[in-house]
Amino acid sequence: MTSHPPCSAIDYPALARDIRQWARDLGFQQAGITATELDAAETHLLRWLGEGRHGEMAYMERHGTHRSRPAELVPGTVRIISVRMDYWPPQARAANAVLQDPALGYVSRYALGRDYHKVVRKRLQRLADRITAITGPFGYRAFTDSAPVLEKALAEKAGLGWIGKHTNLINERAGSWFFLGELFTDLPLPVDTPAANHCGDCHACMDACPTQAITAPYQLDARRCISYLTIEARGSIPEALRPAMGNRIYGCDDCQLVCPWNRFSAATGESDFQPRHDLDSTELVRLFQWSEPEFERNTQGSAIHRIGYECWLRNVAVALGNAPTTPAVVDALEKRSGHPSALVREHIAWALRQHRS
Ligand code: B12
Ligand code: SF4
Ligand code: SF4
Repeated sequence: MTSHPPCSAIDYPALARDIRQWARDLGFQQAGITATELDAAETHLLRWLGEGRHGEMAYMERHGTHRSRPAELVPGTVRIISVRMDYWPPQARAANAVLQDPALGYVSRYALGRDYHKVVRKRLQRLADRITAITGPFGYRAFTDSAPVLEKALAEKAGLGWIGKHTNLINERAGSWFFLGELFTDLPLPVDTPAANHCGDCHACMDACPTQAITAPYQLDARRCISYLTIEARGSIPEALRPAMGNRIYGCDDCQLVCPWNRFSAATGESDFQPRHDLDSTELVRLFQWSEPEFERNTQGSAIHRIGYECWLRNVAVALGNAPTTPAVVDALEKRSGHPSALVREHIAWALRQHRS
């Protein structure tokens, strides 16, 4: 990390106040500051990995303790500035309406617009630039999602919200429809008070999960989570879980849709997070007919692009297997039953069996 002026030359409490305001000016809804200790979260992470609950997500175990010890990941780090940015797209067709129409494909709310990684990272860079204007060069690294960082645990400690029983971070005034990002820094800023947990006796998310992926409060078996099955898993989706996936073709929002704290959530004002290419209300049959160039075109700049065309067809095939039997559905599946990918063919064969049994 780069050096900065002697500590005594900087008014850190004033700088922390400015950082919170600059973050809001840059489109984040909130920023908080925390130190680097994550002892309890590290224990939970290691147990989760030990039980194999991360499934195929090898990147979750690749970096040893870097994930739970920020100063090992970025030497010199003493504070984390944690930020959150709302993503609920108000123009999108209502989530429950799409989930209840089995002819449509449900894409989780966070992925309807442009990929958030670039949006959040750019704003974090601008936040760092504003800090630099006051402190001179200082040590920092900006992260969102892609790096080995325990983002929710850091955000909880920084006062942005609490980790709910569904394992997402919830803010008392804003629900959970937001992304997280961080600036790791060597500035000894004053820290915020961690947020208190307000789940109480509620277990709505655990009851609502279609695949019982929340095996106990605050514990998620990713291998059962529809988000993992549709986004992270690259192979065959376990047959036992396919019927419960319904029409969810990319990610899943059910545990957040039922969370009472999302009554207080705010819609995003970011144009980048508004739905593109009618992804909020397209018929499954139509999505299954997309050619590979169409898939490339329609998912360019979107998080969906990362799963690739083969997994896209796999996911849509499962949803078509769960759709009501109509000539259009059966015809769409049959037309692709000779697809060159064995993975796609296997999911189509399963889907066709659902309509013939
Ligand atoms: C791996 C991952 C996934 C995996 C696993 C999810 C998970 N819960 O771990 C899968 C693919 C399933 C996934 C799904 C989703 N993800 Co995700 N994911 C991540 C990632 C990369 C790492 C999360 C992680 O560290 N997991 C490790 C395990 C151990 O953590 P954990 O389950 O949260 O457990 C914590 C607590 O519950 C607690 N704990 C664990 N066990 C126990 C036991 C007891 C007794 C107690 C008290 C506590 C406790 O300690 C743990 C550590 O803090 C982060 C980005 C990042 N770098 O942090 C995004 C991130 C968590 N994902 C995000 C999002 C948006 C989603 C989805 C909503 C997307 C979607 N709509 O499909 C879903 C939500 C599913 C869900 N219910 O969690 C956002 C969450 C924002 C928020 N408001 O919280 C993040 C932060 C990305 C970002 N930068 O915005 N994700
Ligand atoms: S995202 Fe869906 S499958 Fe995963 S825990 Fe939440 S409700 Fe269950
Ligand atoms: S649904 Fe209830 S238990 Fe689940 S995270 Fe929300 S408040 Fe907590």
